[in-house]
Amino acid sequence: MSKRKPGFGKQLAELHRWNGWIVLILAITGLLLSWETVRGWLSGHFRNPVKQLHIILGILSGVLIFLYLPLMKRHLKQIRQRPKQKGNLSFVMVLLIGWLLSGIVLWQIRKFPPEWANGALIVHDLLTWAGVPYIIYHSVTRIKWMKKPERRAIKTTDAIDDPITQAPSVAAHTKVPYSEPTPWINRRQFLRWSLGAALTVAIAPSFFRWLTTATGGTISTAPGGMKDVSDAANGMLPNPTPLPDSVNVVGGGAKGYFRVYTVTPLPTFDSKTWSFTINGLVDKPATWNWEQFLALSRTVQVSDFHCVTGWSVYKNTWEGIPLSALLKQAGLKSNAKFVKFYSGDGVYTDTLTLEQANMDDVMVAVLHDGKPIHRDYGGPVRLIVPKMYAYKSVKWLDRIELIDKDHIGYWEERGYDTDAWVNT
Ligand SMILES: Nc1nc2c(c(=O)[nH]1)N[C@H]1C(S)=C(S)[C@@H](COP(=O)(O)O)O[C@H]1N2
Ligand SMILES: [Mo]
Repeated sequence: MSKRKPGFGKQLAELHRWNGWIVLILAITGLLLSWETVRGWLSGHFRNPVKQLHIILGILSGVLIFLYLPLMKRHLKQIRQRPKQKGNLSFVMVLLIGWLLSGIVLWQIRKFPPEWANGALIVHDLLTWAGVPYIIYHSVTRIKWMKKPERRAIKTTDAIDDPITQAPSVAAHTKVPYSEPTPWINRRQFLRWSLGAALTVAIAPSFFRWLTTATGGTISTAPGGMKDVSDAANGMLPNPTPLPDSVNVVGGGAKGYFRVYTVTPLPTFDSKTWSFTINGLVDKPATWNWEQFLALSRTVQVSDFHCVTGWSVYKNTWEGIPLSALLKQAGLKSNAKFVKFYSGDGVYTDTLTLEQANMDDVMVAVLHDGKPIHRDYGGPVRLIVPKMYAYKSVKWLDRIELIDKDHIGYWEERGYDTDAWVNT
């Protein structure tokens, strides 16, 4: 203690305080971005600012780690006889550094292959599942009335050995004569245990659901694809008859799970009123009803699906109409330069250049792994652009328009890159 430079304890305490606030806001913004039920409340205009804030705070948290590293050796020496604090410190460091590294991959997602992003997202999520409850526990149990009475009693900084936890030094401890009344121990321990149990009970079910879905692509090899496609898939009748290639799904079906994204309440469709239109700068504009649409000839492809937020679904067997065939059938006017896609949700749109639209794996899809596409995942008809991030893959597609000037899509308008190519 005598060797301590003045200010060391204060420095640590300051770092701890800043770190606490930054991690708190990171947790809140992170949950806003990823939690399905909450994500819906964030309208499109908020998503990107929240994401930017999350990224900036993540970088700041990296700076704090950087500032802490030179102090770490001395801090470790100080707490060498406090296994609980050492445990806490190592766990928090694993959390922070893990979040930081996986966060960098997710932030710079386009610089990495999609497998990296998928791994980084799983790490980021897993650390959140473990870290957020731990941090809640850690924060609450350090509120004064949850501490041992003799720790609460220490006021003078001289007697404090660890400036972060305010724990007294061993020497100081022995100087404070205190006999703890037994009932209080029980009560304090009871509170801690209840808190721990409550957190576990609150989180376990969602955690296990996450384990079986989000990690479906890598940890488990079970076919995943879409949850529950068997029920009333999308309200359309008759069901499309799948081609043989589509039924014999390659490799046993998709690997990984789709997260359901929508920027509106889920739209509902009915085969009696649904229609699909191609118009704009074409020679033969057309509108099909469901039965007519099902009569268009389809092909089958197997492709990967990558969301720009990190998750992927591999080996999807899609059956549908190649976009190039639809364009050819419509006959393009010479001034047609871009293809604009409209979602039946009335809000979401996106565009491709003619050249992109004519890539042979761009598909107006009707079946996934041999089954009708569930409405949650864009059924009855969705666009698939495997070589680009999935914000190009417009769900509930019901209109294609040929235009002469570029159109900025829904997410591109809100900060996503207009260059959506996946770096494979
Ligand atoms: N109409 C519509 N299409 C959409 C979206 C959307 O919110 N609305 N989200 C896009 C994004 S960002 C992704 S990753 C995929 C998600 O598809 P899924 O919800 O079937 O998993 O759909 C894309 N197409
Ligand atoms: Mo996405």
